Parts: sequence; structure tokens; C-alpha cells
Amino acid sequence: MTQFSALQRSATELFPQETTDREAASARRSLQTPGSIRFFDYRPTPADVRAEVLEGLGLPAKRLSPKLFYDQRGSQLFDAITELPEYYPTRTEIGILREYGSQMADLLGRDNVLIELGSGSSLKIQTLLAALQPSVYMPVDISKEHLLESAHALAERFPDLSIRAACADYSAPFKLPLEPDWTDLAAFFPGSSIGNFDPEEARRLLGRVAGLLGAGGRLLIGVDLPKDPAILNAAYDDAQGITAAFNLNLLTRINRELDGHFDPNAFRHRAFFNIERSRVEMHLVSRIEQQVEVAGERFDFRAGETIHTENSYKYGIDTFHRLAGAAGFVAEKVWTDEQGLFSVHCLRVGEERSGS
Ligand code: AVI
Repeated sequence: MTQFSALQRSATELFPQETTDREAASARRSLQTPGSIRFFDYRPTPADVRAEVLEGLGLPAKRLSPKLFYDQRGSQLFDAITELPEYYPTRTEIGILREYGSQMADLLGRDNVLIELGSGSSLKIQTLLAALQPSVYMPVDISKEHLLESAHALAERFPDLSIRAACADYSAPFKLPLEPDWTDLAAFFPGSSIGNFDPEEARRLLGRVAGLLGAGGRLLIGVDLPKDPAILNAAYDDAQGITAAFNLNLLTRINRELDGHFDPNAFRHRAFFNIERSRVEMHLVSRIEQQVEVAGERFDFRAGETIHTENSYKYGIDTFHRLAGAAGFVAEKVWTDEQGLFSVHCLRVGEERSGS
């Protein structure tokens, strides 16, 4: 058995054993799409999510992983964030993809296997598909519902596109449903999701992507740039309170999935740009002194104490090139918008990575 077929067999294709009615309905809908979608479920929810949450809440500086944002409601709220007037990254990145898509395709190559990390609603790839014309498109996302729905929408719009959707967590070593004779791989990692990892984790993740692509493989990656703190603070604390709801939804999710007893009204959203560390930080601030039980364990909060829920690092172009270089990539080209808000880099895996 080859390494790749072993990987394929460890996933459940099309119908996971236990699906909710909505998931099954979604999967059935995807099946009705004429032969263009195959779905692979690597069951990314770690068995130790409970341990991770309990450990994070037990730290002197409490923290929770931003991965926990993306349950079904969280994914919907994130989609709403991307349409907010204050949240410039999505529309700015789409503008860059629209303007330079054909240059990007010239560098990335056509007719290849295109892996998209954190595909979400697949809006951005729709901008590029006509230019890139991949032979296979492989969206990878941690949210099964979201992945199925967006794969279905994409298949309706691009009926000739062969889609292999993989439900997986790319923040840890991950498997993909690749075939042994697929040697021409490219990756797309939009949205500045790389910014949600600490720089060392980001380097490790990029190193894994470089290993997956192999020497000469190309990665197109969206990276948010440092800018006026007022723009950043507004983007992560919008007037309509959608980002606040997204942050607070994490507590609702813990209540539902881990027998938590958080009162979301007893916490408030806080986001600010930390200039020294070039990152936006999101926190949930306890409005009062309180005790909260989660999975049978009790946690004490002082009034004003925070749970740190997310970092969103902003990298200048040279700083990002150094990070990518440390992961085995060579910078090929970078595009930005006119205002210098956002960047899209094309990186190539250097020769020394071959065989990794
Ligand atoms: C997914 N990620 C790149 C978003 C960001 O901008 O860091 C998540 C987000 N958090 C609050 N608003 C958006």
C-alpha cells in the first residue's frame, strides 16, 4: 500500500458514521451534484478539546484557542464580519486577486492540484478559478458544514470542476486525499489566516505546507499589513457588534459542548492593536468577579480579568519574507492594494526542501 492510499483510507468518505440531519442533508445535496464533489472527513475535532479548554482556563493568564470560534454559528458570524465596512481585509484581498489574478496564475501554473487551506465560504477562490483552471480543487476546512455547503455552491457554479473536499485541521500535522501520481501541487492560503498563529507556529505550519508541496511547489498566501492602529481597532471592534458576538459565541459553544456555565452577558469583547508585537489581540473581559463551572471544574474570575482568545499578527513584507524563508520558501512576487492595506505573496518551495 502506498503512503497516499494509506492516508486516504484513514478518512471517511462522503458519509461520516454520525451526522446530524442538517449535515446529512448537506452531504446528500453534495451527492446530487453530478459527480464533481468527493468529501473526505478526517474528523478534525480533537478528542482533547476538553483538556485544552480546561488547561487554557486554568492558566494564570487565561486563554482559549481561536480554532474554537468556528462552530456553525461562529462560521456564519465570521462570514458576516467579512462584509463589515470596518473589516477591510476581505474586500481588499479580493480586489488584489481580481486585479492580478492572471499574473498569479502565470506564476502558480494551471492544470494542477490546487489545495486551499481554510477555504471557508470559498469566495476568494471563485475570483481566481477562471484564471487558474486547476485540474482538481481541494478545499480544506475544519468546519464540515461550511465545507460541504461551499463545495456544493462552487460545484453549481463550476460544474466541470473536480472537487475533493477535506475536513481537516491544518493547524496540526494533517492528511489530505492526494493520489500518488499527483505531483503538480499548488496551495492557496488566503485571508491572512497565517496571522492567527504565533510566529513560531506559523513557521512550522508553512514548513509543513512546503513539505507537502515539494521543491518548486508554489503557495499563494494573503497577509495583512501593519497599519494605523485606528483602522485595526475598528476592524476588530465594529460598530454593529458582530465581532463581539463572534468572540462571545466561544462561551456559548463551551456551554453547549463542554457542559459550561458561562453567562455571556457577564463578559465583554475587547480588541486592540498591540504595536510592539504587531498583532491585534482579542479578549473576553469578565465584567464582574465570578466563578464559572466548565466540565465539572470551577474557574475564578476577577472583575476585569480577561480570556485571551485570538492574536492576528500583521507582517510587513520583509518580515514576512524572513518568516517564509525560515520555513523553506523563496519569495517570488508580492502584490498589494494602492493603500498598502493588504498583501498577497507568491512563494516557491526552495530546492533544499526536496524530499521532505
Ligand atoms: C480568520 N482570521 C484571519 C481573522 C482575522 O482577521 O484575524 C479572524 C477574525 N477575528 C476577528 N475578526 C476576524
